[in-house]
Amino acid sequence: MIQSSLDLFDPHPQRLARHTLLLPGFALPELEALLDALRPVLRAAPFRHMHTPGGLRMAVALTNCGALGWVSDENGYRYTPIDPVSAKPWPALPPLLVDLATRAAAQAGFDGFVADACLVNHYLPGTRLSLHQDRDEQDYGQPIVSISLGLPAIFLFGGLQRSERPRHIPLSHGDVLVWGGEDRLRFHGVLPIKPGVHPRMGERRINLTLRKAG
Ligand code: MD3
Ligand code: FE
Repeated sequence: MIQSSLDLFDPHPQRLARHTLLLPGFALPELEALLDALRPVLRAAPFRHMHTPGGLRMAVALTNCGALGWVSDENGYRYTPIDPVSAKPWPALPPLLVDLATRAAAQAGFDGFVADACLVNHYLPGTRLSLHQDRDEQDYGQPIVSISLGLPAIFLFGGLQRSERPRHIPLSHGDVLVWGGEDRLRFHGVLPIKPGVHPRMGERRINLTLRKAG
């Protein structure tokens, strides 16, 4: 019947693990407003390639908005209130993003999540993000909300030990992922982005992660 085929376009949330929820297409209704909010952020704080403490140039280009921004250099990984490139505070976190993250987190059972930092990652075809944990935030009790835009990606969803073989999770334009609780410190990464052109976003993938860093 017609109703059931229409349901294919309104996919259900998928629980990937006990405290990890994939919300397919959750950002799509607000996509243009989200891009409008992102434009001045990227103008004030353009994407840049940071270096690992070991001196390696990261394949992913990144920037931040919010009270705190994640940086990596020869001195290590940390959150800072000042953008080292502009020597000014990071651009403000657009309220639309904070609100979207609060609503997504609530769907996953994390009530009252208020992000103070948004790390924005930029991937070209071929760019990958190797397996890592996010451990630079103050309170691991706070969830992280991720918004995927543009070219699709295969997300690597690992375990609490690096040695655990990660699951491969496809992420599409507009998908939102929430993880917290016992899943907060899982190893994760992104396989090399396949060549392609996204009709709205062009030849790139952008991922926003909303965090309570401080
Ligand atoms: C599930 N970003 O910025 S976001 C990062 O797509 C980062 O750019 C990736 O890892 C990206 O630190 C992945 C989705 C994600 C991130 C971490 C997780 C999902 C997660 C940790 C545990 C479980
Ligand atoms: Fe991460």
